[in-house]
Amino acid sequence: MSSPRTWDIFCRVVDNFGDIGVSWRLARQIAAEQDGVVRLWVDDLGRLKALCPRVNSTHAVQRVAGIEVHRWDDDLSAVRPAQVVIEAFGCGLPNRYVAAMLECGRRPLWIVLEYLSAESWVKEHHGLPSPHPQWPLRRYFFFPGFESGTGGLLRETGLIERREAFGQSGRDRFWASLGFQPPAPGSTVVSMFAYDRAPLNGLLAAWEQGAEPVVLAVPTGIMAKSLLGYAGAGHPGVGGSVRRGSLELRVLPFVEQPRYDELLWACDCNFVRGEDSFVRAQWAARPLVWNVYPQEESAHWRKLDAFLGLYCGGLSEVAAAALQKFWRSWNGCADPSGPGDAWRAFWRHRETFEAHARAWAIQLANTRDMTSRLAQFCRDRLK
Ligand code: TRH
Repeated sequence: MSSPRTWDIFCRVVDNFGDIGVSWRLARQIAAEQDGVVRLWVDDLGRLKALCPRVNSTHAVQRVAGIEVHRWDDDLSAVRPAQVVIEAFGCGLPNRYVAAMLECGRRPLWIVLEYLSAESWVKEHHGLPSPHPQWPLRRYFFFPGFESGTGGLLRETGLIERREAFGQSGRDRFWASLGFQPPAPGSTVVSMFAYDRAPLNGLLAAWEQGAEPVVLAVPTGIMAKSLLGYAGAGHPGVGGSVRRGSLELRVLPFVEQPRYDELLWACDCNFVRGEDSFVRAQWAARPLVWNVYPQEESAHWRKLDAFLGLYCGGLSEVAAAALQKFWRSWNGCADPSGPGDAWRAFWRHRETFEAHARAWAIQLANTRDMTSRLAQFCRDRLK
């Protein structure tokens, strides 16, 4: 059987940008690469608009980038369900929609798309049926992941080639397009996307007092409190910058999703968070620092450690220890030496981490991407 033709993706924005970030990326890839007819149902169009400014947040239905985007209202009118229905991150499906699924001659396939984790149990749970307690509907768990036996990672066709073609001229164009000079040769260029509680102040002080020039690029609104505390009245607006000691702080606009990759490619080290930016930083093949999404019962520590366990394989003991120490301190693990010292110890291994990030990205890219694994998974079950 060929790939399913019609797909519905349901997404509720819990907070931030990750739920819609993944759903939007997946929707575009299914449409572009699986020849799918995709409807995306999302409860917060404003959040999608941040990732894709062409979205009109007042339109209940609109076509953008080949996707039929629907505002997901509670009074969702009866629709004919698609062949595959994706429930992103346990957001649930509307009752009326489930009722319509039951009425279909050929029942749609219901996929519960889960969060990304490197934990070993993911392999055991990926693809398992998740029988509906009430209705005879075929429902399955789909877990993204880093290893074979999982659902893989989102990676659109041509991504690696576009990254490789970007080069120095791409970097220069990127900065110019945002109204900035290219960073001076020899400076370390860092992008910053993390949660408010990450210990940014200690790092800012270390960069300011350091011997090497650092250009720090922060999208507007990100860690705003810390940055305001740091720059005070001199806090720059979007497109502005402030210099203190060795540190130049640049405030960028929140760029649309495809341009976020360019920001990652234009930097030497990327601080990322959540799920989607974390994956994109791995495809950027540059040293990265992950701020894991805080969860109840410290589940995020297990996620962090599981990823560190995979990622640090192949690094020398001393480089792995420096990376783990800095990532843990960035995630709030008590570190008496503070994030400044941990950063210096981390960045001492810069060249090692650069080579490692490239090798890691190559290793990941040698496996099938998530969208084609998902399409195959659905084909097999719709036969
Ligand atoms: O925003 P996030 O922290 O999102 C989430 C959610 O909080 C979610 O509830 C949680 O469960 C999940 O993390 C783990 O981080 P994430 O996942 O990296 O999503 C950010 C998206 O925003 C990603 O698609 C990249 C995009 N982005 C841009 O498009 N432009 C930008 O300028 C920036 C900074 C990000």
